[in-house]
Amino acid sequence: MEFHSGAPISSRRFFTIDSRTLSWSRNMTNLSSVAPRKRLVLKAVILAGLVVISLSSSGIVRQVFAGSRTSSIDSAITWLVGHELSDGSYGFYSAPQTAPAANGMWIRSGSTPKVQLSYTWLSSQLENSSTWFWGGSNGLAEADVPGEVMYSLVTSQHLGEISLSIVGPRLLNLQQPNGGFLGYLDPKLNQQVTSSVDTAEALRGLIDARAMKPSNQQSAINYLLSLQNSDGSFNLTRTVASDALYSLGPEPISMTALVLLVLKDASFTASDPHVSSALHFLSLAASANFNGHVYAASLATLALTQFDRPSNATVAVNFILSHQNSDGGFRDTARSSTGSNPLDTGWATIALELGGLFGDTNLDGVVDVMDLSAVGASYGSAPGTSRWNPRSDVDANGVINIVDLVLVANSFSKKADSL
Ligand SMILES: [Ca+2]
Ligand SMILES: [Ca+2]
Repeated sequence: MEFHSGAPISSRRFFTIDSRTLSWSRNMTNLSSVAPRKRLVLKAVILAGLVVISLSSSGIVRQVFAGSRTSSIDSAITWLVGHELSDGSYGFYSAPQTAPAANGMWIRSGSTPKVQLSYTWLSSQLENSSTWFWGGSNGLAEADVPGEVMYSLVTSQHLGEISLSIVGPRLLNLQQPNGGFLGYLDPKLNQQVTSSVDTAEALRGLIDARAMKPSNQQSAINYLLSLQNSDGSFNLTRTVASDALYSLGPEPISMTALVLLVLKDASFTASDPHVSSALHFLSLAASANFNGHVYAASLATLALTQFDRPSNATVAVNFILSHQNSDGGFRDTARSSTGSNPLDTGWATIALELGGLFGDTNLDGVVDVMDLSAVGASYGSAPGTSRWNPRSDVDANGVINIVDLVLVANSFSKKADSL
């Protein structure tokens, strides 16, 4: 989405102007394929307790974060709650801002009335075919925003509030023959083209909603990979490296993190050359303080956690913490507006809630029996099979085994701010 095409004029001004070996009984290793669910969960819990005790006594429990993270999250949540409008939205250019804001609040407190209000509003925006991001009056549909909104609905367990059979195909309809999704309005070509940001955001929603055929997914992934540079970063389009006006990916770090998040959902491993190269780019970006970009640091935090890079994730989280405004909100230096805004505050809040929380397979901000159960249910499965869940592959090595269970146990009963 870019503000100079489909967004209301007032919202354009908002952003555009300034702009990753324990011994194990055979019964346990084979439990996932044959055991009833309750038995599985019980075994997983018992195992988790043993692993936690073992790791604690051996002194190898990760100590990832310390400090005032809880108060930082709380003040960010307070900002988000206080700025929600009566209809559940966040004002101009609202959908892409409301999606992370609602997710950030949901992770902390679940579906409170205010969170539900935002998701009801977001659902109505997706359902309405005349919403501006579907083309509205100018016919310029942009896949990044509905993709981001759909992802927020899926990850917060609100997907049931939309007619996926209608919205899914509507978003898929924006996929082009080259595999990419529309649409960035290329100022030189004066026409809409596919972009990494539109494609990555659409893929995040469609893959997690299981609303995309493997062939469509593969062509979109191939398109994304074609935009990777030798330094591991990703371009916006084939001819445009980046555009500060493109709010969901205004510079290379956030675009690279976005693509990495998609590649994890598409079951790429940390050792895949495309992934390792991109992770290296993010590592250098972390060393360079993300060029001052808190939105980029937020997405990078999530990507570094998904690919099990604890030390880099720590750097990213600390960067975010150091860039919180006195009112509790956040603002990336790429934005034209002064002061905190819901988009950057929403994504920074999500990053603070999930960053470094290895083993949180369902991204609800806590590692508990649900996550142990998820890893147990996928235990021993192979990528592409029905039991496979890329998020259960905590260390992103293409195998779901004891190591992944240990990582979950390592964080058991924790939230990111209690690490
Ligand atoms: Ca969880
Ligand atoms: Ca693994």
